[in-house]
Amino acid sequence: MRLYLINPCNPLVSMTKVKESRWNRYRVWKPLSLMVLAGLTPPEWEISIVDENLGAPDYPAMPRPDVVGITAFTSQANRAYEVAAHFRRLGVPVVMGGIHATMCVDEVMERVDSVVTGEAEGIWPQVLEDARHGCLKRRYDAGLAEIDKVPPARHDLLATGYALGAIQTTRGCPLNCSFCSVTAFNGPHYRQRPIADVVREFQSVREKHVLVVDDNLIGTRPDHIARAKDLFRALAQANLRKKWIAQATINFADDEELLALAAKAGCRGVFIGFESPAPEGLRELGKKFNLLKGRDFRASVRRIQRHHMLVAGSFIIGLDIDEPGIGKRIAEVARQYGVDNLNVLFLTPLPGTRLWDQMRSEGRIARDAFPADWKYYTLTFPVARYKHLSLDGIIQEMISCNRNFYSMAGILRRVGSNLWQRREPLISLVGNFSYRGNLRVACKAYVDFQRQRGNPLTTLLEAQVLMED
Ligand code: B12
Ligand code: SF4
Repeated sequence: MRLYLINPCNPLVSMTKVKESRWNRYRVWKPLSLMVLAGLTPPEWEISIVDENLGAPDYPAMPRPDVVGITAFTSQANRAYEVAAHFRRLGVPVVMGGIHATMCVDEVMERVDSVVTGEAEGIWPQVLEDARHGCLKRRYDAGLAEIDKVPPARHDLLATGYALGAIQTTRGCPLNCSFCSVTAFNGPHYRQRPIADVVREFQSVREKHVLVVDDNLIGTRPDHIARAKDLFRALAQANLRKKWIAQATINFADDEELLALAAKAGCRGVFIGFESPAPEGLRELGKKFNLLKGRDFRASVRRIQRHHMLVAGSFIIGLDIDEPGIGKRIAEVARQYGVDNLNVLFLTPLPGTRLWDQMRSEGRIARDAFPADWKYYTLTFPVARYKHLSLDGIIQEMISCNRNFYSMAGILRRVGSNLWQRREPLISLVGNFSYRGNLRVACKAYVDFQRQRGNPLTTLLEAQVLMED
């Protein structure tokens, strides 16, 4: 029995266009969901994982599979439907799962043979068994997995050529920020995989550099932190010789022992969601956690960096409190905090989030020709109606923010300080130039995005975009 597991591309996502910038190789990450599914698949199945982000294959030239499984974030849904249609025309049953299938079940059901909602662990072998007997159900509800029964992902299956491997050690988040799908999808309970399972799986990752995909590797409570310390001790003791990056909340900075252990275990950088430079913004997004204890963000960032770890900061533009000038303001604040990289995204109502419910009820979802418009739900296009910013206006803010932070002088200053403080100067250099390179690609995408709406850009914006050429 032959099984294809497919990760569809989104041709609009600049970060996955490997050929447009060689720096992008460092931003194409392995589709861990499919590696996990492969780990759940009984041995009688011959599995091929297809990651279209490395280039879509010539499907007609490939051997006919018996079943196709497709994963998709919302932004990949359109391409997922194209791939599904191709295989269904051949009479091959197509099963789709993942976050979009879970949040938009009815839409997906119209386009595939079977939909799996939730985390696949409890149900996937049954789905394959049903497929083998030609009695696939239209819908399977998998719910949440028992975290200590998650088998290791198949790290041996994907082509080489990725800069980073991927692994997951926890699922779920109690914080339920308004814009984020994680609490709705993985639940509010922070579930931790047994440390021995994680260490064993880490050993099977082929790449030297690894992305730990957890939404918050260290959690929020003292018992979470204690577990994170145990995990780091175990990783250090296993002497894996891997360098890894992860996502964490800002409380990562509050515990010197935690920082020292993380660095010793191979952590070289953390991605932290600062989200808004203003306390009212954090309240608006429900990210009150960032407000606790009258936090000094600059000091927190410095504490992490002193352990030779990079800090990438993420902010969102387009909040109800954001007014013209917010782009420059974010760049300034990111500089003040001293982050090594800045990642700014448009506030985007993703299906299943609190923000989606709110914006939909207020009639503020501007790009709503679904499913076609899902391709814009990459957080790199403004898809909503923003309170104080027009569409052109918010694009301008984004460009000015990135041009400001990623000016050549800014990059040289940051990389110089990374070099001086022995904090991964090479990764910092690659990261900074990768973002700078993407700005040019993004500008071209904005022009197409607005033209396509029958909205040629204003002269000012057109001029700004041209400056990026
Ligand atoms: C790693 C990651 C990335 C990596 C992607 C790596 C990759 N190719 O998979 C990178 C950094 C590239 C990335 C990019 C983006 N991401 Co992202 N990302 C994640 C993150 C943190 C972890 C994903 C992961 O690997 N999880 C571990 C695996 C094991 O879990 P899983 O994917 O959910 O798979 C399970 C189930 O979903 C199900 N399942 C999944 N697929 C299938 C298929 C079948 C057939 C079946 C039966 C079951 C099934 O079973 C799996 C095992 O339980 C999630 C948050 C999260 N907790 O999921 C956000 C998340 C998926 N990302 C999100 C977003 C918005 C994006 C971006 C659009 C924007 C951005 N800039 O971040 C881009 C889009 C990229 C694109 N191609 O269009 C949102 C998606 C929401 C949505 N509705 O789509 C999430 C949920 C975060 C959030 N804050 O809401 N992301
Ligand atoms: S943004 Fe981070 S902290 Fe907020 S709900 Fe999502 S995963 Fe949790």
